[in-house]
Amino acid sequence: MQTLKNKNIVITGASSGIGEKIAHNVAELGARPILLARSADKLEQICTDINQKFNGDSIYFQLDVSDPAEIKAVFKKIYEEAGFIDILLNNAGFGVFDYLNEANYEDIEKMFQVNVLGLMVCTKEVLPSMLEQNSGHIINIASIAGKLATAKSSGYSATKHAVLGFTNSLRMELAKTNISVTAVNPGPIATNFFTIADKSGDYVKNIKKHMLSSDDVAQKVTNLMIKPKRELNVPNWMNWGNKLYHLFPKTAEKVMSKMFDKK
Ligand code: 8X3
Repeated sequence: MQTLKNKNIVITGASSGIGEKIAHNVAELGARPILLARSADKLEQICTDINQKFNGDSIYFQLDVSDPAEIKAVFKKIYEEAGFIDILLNNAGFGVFDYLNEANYEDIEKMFQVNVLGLMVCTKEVLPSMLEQNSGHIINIASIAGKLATAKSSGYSATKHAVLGFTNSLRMELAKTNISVTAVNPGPIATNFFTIADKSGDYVKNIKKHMLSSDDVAQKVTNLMIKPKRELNVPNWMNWGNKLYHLFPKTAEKVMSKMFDKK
């Protein structure tokens, strides 16, 4: 167990969804959220709100995580301003649900730039300092789609499988250090993610009763910062589906793909 008091916590994708909620949670616990996202206007508003509510010293920087040069420049500024990053929450990410046959290459490329490469570059930016101090925590928001692929999300699932592969390898690379590495694999969360991901609205309609609340997931991720774990799967039953799939892939693809074919 560790306190978040005075911890510098960098959050990518902090302008909405669980990123924004986690920023509020950690500020309430005395941490200093450092907010990153493309929209400076939204970040400024969130920052002002957090600082007023919790008498905090939260700061923000505009960042498009699909641009590696911009990532480097922003992290340089963060280190100049904050000195040390205690926790990096790689939360920025988006999906476009399409059958490969109908998908735009540009959407797939952008998903890889943001969900995978951007996340890797941000991580690479914090590692030297974390290694030097021999402390820190890197949390990557992956997805249940990184474990259990479903139809109509070949591009998105591929990015999330990549995030999980990267996260698991990094954890092993850092096993002899005090740096924790966590993967978070949520199922569908009620946020504006689906405005882009599910343009037809069919998926949201089909899985309404399984939709997770963003407050709930944000709270679980906040708890992880206090007590690091290697992996968080929400809801856990979806991870059981994943386990069954890997034990009996052939049967599972026949039986379960019907169950999970909701997009
Ligand atoms: C999104 C998860 O279940 O909506 O990361 O495809 S799901």
